Amino acid sequence: MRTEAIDRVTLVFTLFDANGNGHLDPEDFELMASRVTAAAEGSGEGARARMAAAFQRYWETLEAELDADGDGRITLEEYRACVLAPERFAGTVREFAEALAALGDPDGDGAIERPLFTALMRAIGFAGPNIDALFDAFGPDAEDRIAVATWVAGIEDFYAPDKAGIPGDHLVSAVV
Ligand SMILES: [Ca+2]
Ligand SMILES: [Ca+2]
Repeated sequence: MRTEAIDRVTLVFTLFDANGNGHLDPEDFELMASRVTAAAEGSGEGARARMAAAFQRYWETLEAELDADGDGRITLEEYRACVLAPERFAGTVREFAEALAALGDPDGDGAIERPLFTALMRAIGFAGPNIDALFDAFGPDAEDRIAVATWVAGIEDFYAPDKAGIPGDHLVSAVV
């Protein structure tokens, strides 16, 4: 496995542990859903509900695939096994990525402006300088916007164990 992917897995675990109790549990995903939907300026109820459902599905997928000892929570050690079978998470990650990117494009023109991108990424727990570096790596246009499809692909790459040298590495580098 790529070192970059291990760093990402550890970072994602830390971010996902939204209540900071050291393991992943349903409350983490409820917390993140409420934070992200609260940051989703301009989005309608449907888009927010889709995001909340995507977080719920994310937890259910993790619990079904990774809770090796069946105690209803996931330790970092259990979570690391996600890299062994990435295809089991692809559908869940795809829906999560599309629901999140949709919140970044409330007017549906296919473009995401930096301020809303930053607000959503902060709500998930990423740090400001890393978010800016990521947005820049996505190659914003003259109006400082990126394409929805670019962000969807970037989120999917971020969770892929075999990727390196991707824009998402900017989320890891300054944090660890
Ligand atoms: Ca937790
Ligand atoms: Ca467990």
